Amino acid sequence: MPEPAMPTSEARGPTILHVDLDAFFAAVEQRDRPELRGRPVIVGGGGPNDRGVVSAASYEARAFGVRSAMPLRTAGALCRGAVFLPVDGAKYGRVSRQVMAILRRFTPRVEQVSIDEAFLDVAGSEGLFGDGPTIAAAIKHAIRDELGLTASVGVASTKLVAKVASELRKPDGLVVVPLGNEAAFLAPLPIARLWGVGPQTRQRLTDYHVRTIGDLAALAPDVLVRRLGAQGRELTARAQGIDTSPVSDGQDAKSVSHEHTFAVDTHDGDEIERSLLALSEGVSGRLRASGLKAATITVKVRDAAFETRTRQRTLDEPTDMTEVIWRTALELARPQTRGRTIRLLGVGASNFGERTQLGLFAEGDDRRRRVVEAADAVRSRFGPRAITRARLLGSRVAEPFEKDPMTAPEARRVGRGRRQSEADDSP
Ligand code: DCP
Ligand code: MG
Repeated sequence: MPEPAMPTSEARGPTILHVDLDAFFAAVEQRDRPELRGRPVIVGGGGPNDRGVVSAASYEARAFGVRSAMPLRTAGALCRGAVFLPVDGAKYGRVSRQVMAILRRFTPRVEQVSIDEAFLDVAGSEGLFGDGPTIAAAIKHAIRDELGLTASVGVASTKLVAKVASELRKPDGLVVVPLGNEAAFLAPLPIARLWGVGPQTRQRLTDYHVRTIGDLAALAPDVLVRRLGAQGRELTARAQGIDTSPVSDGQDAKSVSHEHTFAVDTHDGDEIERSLLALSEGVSGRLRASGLKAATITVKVRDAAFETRTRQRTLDEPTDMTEVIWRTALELARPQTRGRTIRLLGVGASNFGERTQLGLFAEGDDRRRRVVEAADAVRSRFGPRAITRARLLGSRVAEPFEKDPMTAPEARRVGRGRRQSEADDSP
């Protein structure tokens, strides 16, 4: 007699979670200074007369139209009562590690994609912790209880849809897209919500009156291919919520890289150095978080004319240290940036060497202690404000942390985040 059919894994609910903290830098400051709760708080640089940009705005400040990457002066004009605070990168890094540690309690399959954002695949954790939506609620609860912060979570069958879902009801959102409902869920949303749809793509589609993701999904695929080339085919799939990229826990990544597109093209040497530092900090942080050291450092420089050059160097010894990566990146970038107006910078690390021990013991190891000691030494010499590394450069403006672009192999499989739409957009 035939066995009764077992339910296939497809028959279960969605298992991919996208977790993103709400107004991360600003929320950490409001948590630590209760007098700021309920008030508009803007994190970034030295105040409303500074020439830097907004890193994070509390939801109270967003009500006035203040957004990330907006010049601080514009933010100051929009929201006169706002409290301006400098970027305390060391503190946000610490809180970020605490968040990621909470996520790893639910599954080892955690792919951190920026300082406050990660994908999880909880297939396999359901027996222990419940289904995807239950785990999402437990994660929100733990982050609120233990860290005093709120996160928004999207639960879906693909990374693409989970990310769109987490953004939909911010702050403190929880949006679940049941299996099979991906295309219907995306259909009414504006196309800007979809990865890889930037201003240029929108421009090319204006003739077709494409406003929503559903409009895009309904276009004949050959129309999209004609207008957008190979990207058109991928876009049709994405508009239907199709995305086969797995959650990568970094174990099989071949490189880690971060990029930044300047809000305004720049030839300011200081700004270029600071950006390379922020990018190196992001890359080294991800190496350390994955217990990896890299021997090859790459920089990517795109100028105002969209000409892109990359240079790389292999070090004698693999490293995960910010200083080493930054100094190498500076030397590699210098000849490429001198006398040019720069649009985009990237720093990458590849050619992974030894894997350091991860887990409980990482807190106590030598390297970590040295880093903490070094930070303390800086603090005692230059004062508590010196803990953001950018200040070591003698700059008044601490360059904000960049929204981390995805690691190259991840990016190839996944498409790209909303702030990295440029590459998808370029011809
Ligand atoms: N960040 C930055 N510069 C940017 C974007 C972000 O320095 N251009 C920093 C500050 C943010 C953090 O990264 O707090 C996380 O970025 P998010 O895009 O997730 O933005 P928030 O967490 O601030 O807000 P949201 O509630 O929209 O997620
Ligand atoms: Mg966030």
